[in-house]
Amino acid sequence: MADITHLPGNCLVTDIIEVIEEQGAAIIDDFVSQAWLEEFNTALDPFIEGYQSVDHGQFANDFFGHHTVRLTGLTQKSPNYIDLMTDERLLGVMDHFLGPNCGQFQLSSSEIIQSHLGETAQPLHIDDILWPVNAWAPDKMLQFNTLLAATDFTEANGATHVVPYSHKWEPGREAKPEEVARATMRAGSIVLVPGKTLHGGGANTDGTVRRAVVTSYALGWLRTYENHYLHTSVDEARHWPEKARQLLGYDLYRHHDENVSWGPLGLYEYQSPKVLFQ
Ligand SMILES: O=C(O)CCC(=O)C(=O)O
Ligand SMILES: [Fe+2]
Repeated sequence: MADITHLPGNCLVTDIIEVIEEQGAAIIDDFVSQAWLEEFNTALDPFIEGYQSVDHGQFANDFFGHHTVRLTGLTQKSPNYIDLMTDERLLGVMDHFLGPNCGQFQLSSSEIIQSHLGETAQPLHIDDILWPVNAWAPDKMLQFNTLLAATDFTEANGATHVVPYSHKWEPGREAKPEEVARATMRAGSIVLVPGKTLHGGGANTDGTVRRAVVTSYALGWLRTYENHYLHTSVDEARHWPEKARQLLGYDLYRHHDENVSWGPLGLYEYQSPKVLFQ
């Protein structure tokens, strides 16, 4: 079976970038403190308890799961989530991988994917297939996913399947079983999965709850996976750090290369949304 490289929590951003450039994935052990995680989980628990299962339609049900709780809008559910989405190590990694293809990257989604007994494995996929531009420019990274283990990730409870090195494969190449690794890790650790790396949720066969906190980032000129504006309000955004507001779309998007400039996108009354916070 293939392996994913584990880095220590105090590793440098340059170490993370080096491993992901080469292998297409990395795990950072003990990425958040146990105190942070406990606060996060405690705030989130009532939303899990109140979860009503949703019929996503056949295709989506098979992909989203039949024994999985899926939630979005984490800034509204666990206040300390803002620390995770603005974590300097993650932002440094995104600067490197998404920065070359956009003026500013943004938060694409903030999700809980909590699997329970009986959940089956997802098909292996890349997340960049969300956008048609993936077919037009298959070599350009569009999105970057991170999955924080909010409970231990084990082979039996559905640790994500990840295919190291697949980020450089021809589109459509299928993974052999021995090429697939499992993102087994302690609660508090995180697996980083860029947009072209094959991966998929694992089967939950032992009934231990597997809670993933997904934070994905995308190029600033793409439509985001989750509609942040329906979860947040300008009044709430006022209390957030400026970086969080920018990541959630309360900012103007501009893009300058040496010879060309694109945008602006995301206007508010022909101005930057920043005027709302002055
Ligand atoms: O739950 C997981 O481990 C992975 C989920 C995933 O890849 C997805 O929903 O796109
Ligand atoms: Fe995925």
